[in-house]
Amino acid sequence: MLTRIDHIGIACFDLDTTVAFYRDTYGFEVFHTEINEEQGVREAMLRINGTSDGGASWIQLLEPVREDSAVGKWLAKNGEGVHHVAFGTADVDADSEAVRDKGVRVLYEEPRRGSMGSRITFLHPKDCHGVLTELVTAAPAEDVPAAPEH
Ligand code: MC0
Repeated sequence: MLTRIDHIGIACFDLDTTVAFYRDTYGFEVFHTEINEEQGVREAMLRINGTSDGGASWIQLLEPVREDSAVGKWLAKNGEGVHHVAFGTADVDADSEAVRDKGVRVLYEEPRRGSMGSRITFLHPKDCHGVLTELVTAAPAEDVPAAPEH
């Protein structure tokens, strides 16, 4: 069952400049950064609410590390903006299958690795009224890095 917004993925040309905007304008701090080579992104996770129990909501800022990555192609075509919406679930395997059974294209046969050790899959935007949609099962709380001091 999809129970929450896990994150909003926002594509940007320059991660550091965009992180500074979110910090200076709204006071959101970076909780975690990583490079996901498979997805071709450098990313920053800004925690919006929740505790570090794996069930929080985030803004995910995404800078492409390759022009031919999904985010690189999308930025070249559309410029900066909302790239995808991610729904949280306790069981991404079961929910992917349930959605697939309804005729929506699930892009991965098996969920792959996402931010902070999560397991993720994507649904084709053309089957979701133009929204690239991600399903996420967060890593268990003990696998989530502690929040930075601030
Ligand atoms: C493409 N399209 C989108 C879109 N990306 N529509 C809405 N939102 C998006 N983000 C549309 C295009 O405008 C085009 O429509 C059609 O889909 C085909 O796009 P394309 O440019 O020809 O590109 P494809 O077909 O090669 O790839 C699109 C596809 C791909 C969605 C299959 O981007 C993909 O596999 N995405 C999933 C992986 C991903 O996005 N990774 C980055 C985030 P028209 O009408 O012009 O034909 S990684 C992430 O988020 C991880 C780290 C995490 O959360 O933990």
